[in-house]
Amino acid sequence: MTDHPSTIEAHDRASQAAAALIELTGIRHHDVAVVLGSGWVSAAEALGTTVAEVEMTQLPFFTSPVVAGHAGRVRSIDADGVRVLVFFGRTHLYEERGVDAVTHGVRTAAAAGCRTIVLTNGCGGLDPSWQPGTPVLIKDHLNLTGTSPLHGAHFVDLTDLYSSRLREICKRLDPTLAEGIYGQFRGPMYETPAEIAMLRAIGGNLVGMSTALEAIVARSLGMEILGISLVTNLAAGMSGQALNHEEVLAAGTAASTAMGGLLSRVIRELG
Ligand code: 8IG
Repeated sequence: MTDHPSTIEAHDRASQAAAALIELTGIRHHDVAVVLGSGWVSAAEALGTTVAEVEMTQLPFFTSPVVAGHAGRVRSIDADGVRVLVFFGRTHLYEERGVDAVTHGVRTAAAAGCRTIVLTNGCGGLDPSWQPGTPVLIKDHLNLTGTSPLHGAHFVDLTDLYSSRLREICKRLDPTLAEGIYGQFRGPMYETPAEIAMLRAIGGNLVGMSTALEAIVARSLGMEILGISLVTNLAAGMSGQALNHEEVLAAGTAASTAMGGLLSRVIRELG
């Protein structure tokens, strides 16, 4: 199959960003990429020794994330010999920079050598037993954005998208971990209670504005994917209260130190 011109361009932009990353960090090859979503930022401290850190805007075709809690830096970490590339923050579809901007970090991670990617997010939960601060392994997703991050007639298999092998490793390390189905909406508005009822009816129990499009591109590039959501709020209409971005961040921050411990152990198992 011949790649669509837009795929070649996206690949070329990622190659340029990866080359700049090598230049700025001095690290020729990374093994594992980690994308930290809302509330996950302090999880990074537990991962290992920081080798280098760059501003996303120093790398070609990266734009600084606009959302509070998304710091816009890329850090190279040594986790007992596993070279980890940590993205603090991501570009979201609702920023209206297009699907290539949303997935540029994933493509760059692949170009930098990463064969595994850990996609994290803060999200709403549809299971009332998941209190704010509950981590949930993503088992599968529902892409409700109405768009695709792939270009042209690129038929990518999405079975076992969120690696059962990596989920088993996580569950061995923490048998209390639940699994869920993540529904990605475009945002930036949170859902209506009716939309949450729809998501529940079609099998979703986690809801957010990221991850699914990134996972699709990661799979298209042959990466093994681990997805972990941190439930930071009950989904709309479930708590009797309005959703508030600051509260969402606070719930994430409180839980993210524990999340760092889990991520750190998983990453060492990969090495
Ligand atoms: I954090 O309840 C977080 N992100 N769409 N809905 C959507 N995104 C979210 C939510 C939520 N909580």
